[in-house]
Amino acid sequence: MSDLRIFSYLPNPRIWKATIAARLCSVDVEVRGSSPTELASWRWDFDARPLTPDEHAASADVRAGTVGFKGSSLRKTAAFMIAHPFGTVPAAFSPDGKTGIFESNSIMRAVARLGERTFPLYGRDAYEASRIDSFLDASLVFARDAQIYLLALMAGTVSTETHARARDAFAVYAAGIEQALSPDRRWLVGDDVTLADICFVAELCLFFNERATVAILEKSALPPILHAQLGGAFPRMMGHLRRLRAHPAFAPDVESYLTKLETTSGRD
Ligand SMILES: N[C@@H](CCC(=O)N[C@@H](CS)C(=O)NCC(=O)O)C(=O)O
Repeated sequence: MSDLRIFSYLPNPRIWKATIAARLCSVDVEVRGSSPTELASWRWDFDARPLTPDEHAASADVRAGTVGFKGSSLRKTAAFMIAHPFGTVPAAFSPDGKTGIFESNSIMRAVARLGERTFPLYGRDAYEASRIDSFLDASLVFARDAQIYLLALMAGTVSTETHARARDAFAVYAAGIEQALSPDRRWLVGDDVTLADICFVAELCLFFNERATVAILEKSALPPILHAQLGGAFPRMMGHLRRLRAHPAFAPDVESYLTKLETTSGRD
């Protein structure tokens, strides 16, 4: 039996927060899921799995998707909704299925707590842990505007206002990360990798999906937020991403995902 089970659409950079942390502190995480399209024919539950044809035909537990699944009829069980009151994925569960943990940052914290004796990913004392929380909170503020923007792009249309909010959110987040790594810090908090670095990589990689939607931006006459001069504007932040994507705990999730997006856009 694993230490933590996570159900999600795949691939999803938000679950990397947990899988990268798990590699670093030797926690056994089980991931269940499938492509976003296929998840509409899955049973959303601790025992998540593809629905049988009979279950699919039955109408119990049908709920309309709201974020990222708009227009889909999802099969979230009553038990799933008790464990996950916001009804979102990634959705983590304790091994007995009784405790639901939602929000990818909190799922990552669960892994760090489970593995704290192996590696102090959540800081070495109350001050470091709280500074890590500061980065996770700042990341979530950025992630909110980023999510609205990316979902709009994937739906094929983005307003000037949504683009402007994401551009400003990115600028604030990137400036903070750049400052935190100045003048030549290797990690965001303390002297080693922490949840702050993991969360940073996952959220930035998620934002790289903008590169797969260049045609939609062009159609909307809007410039990409991840512009070609990013390395010049935020050298420490981009250097941090470059180093971490090659790190043995990060590379299995990050490397091929980013390479694919970079190839799609035809630039790096
Ligand atoms: N901030 C959350 C975001 C989770 C989220 O918004 N998930 C969406 C998919 S992108 C979802 O599960 N939607 C379910 C629905 O539409 O019913 C996290 O980091 O875990």
